[in-house]
Amino acid sequence: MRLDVVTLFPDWFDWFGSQRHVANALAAGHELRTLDLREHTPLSGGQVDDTPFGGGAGMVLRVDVMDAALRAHYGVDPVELRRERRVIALTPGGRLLDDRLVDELAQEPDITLLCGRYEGFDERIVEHFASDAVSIGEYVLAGGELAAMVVCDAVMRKLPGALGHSDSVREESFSAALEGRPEYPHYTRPAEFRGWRVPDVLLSGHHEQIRAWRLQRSRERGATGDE
Ligand code: 6GU
Repeated sequence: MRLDVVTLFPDWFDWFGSQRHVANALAAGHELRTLDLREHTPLSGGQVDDTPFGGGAGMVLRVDVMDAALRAHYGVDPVELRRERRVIALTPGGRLLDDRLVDELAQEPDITLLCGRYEGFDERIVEHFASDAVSIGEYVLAGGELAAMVVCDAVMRKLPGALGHSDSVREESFSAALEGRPEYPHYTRPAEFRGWRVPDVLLSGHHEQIRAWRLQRSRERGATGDE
């Protein structure tokens, strides 16, 4: 997968790219690149945003700046770009990120994430350049960068080779294997600490009983969202 992030803060992603599962995915041939909006702005003084028409607080990312950045990087009209690859605007008003959407994105060969800042994007960016708008929750962040990292983290750990053990992705919280429910509880050594004992079944070595216990605990823990 080739993941590009269009951002005003490309260096934030240096740290992100050094996280182990991300580094593993990169070593396995996947790519995470950043595109600096300020480098491509046609405006003087590195300007990328402007005050909102109609008044109000904050600054809005300009559509001509995003057009120039995407055009410079991909060499095509950004209106065409979204037909070639998934172009996702990160905005609190977008489709809520969940495991289903993460799975969907993990199948894509190419994704571009657009980060807004301040009050967000000129709406024409979302309308004409993006194929999707995605939100990571019902609260407002100061910019899309952290949301982009959340999307990248969730998607990249699903890529082959990102995690040590392929089962850790298959049977985890909200996965189909757990019927979309939260994961069962985990324990490790010591088997007893301050009188708190690990459930006997997990120490029993009976794989079938362990499987049944885990599924039951997962069911007790939670609704699937459809209920
Ligand atoms: Cl994607 N962006 C911003 N700025 N705030 C958010 C968000 C995205 N998702 C939830 N809050």
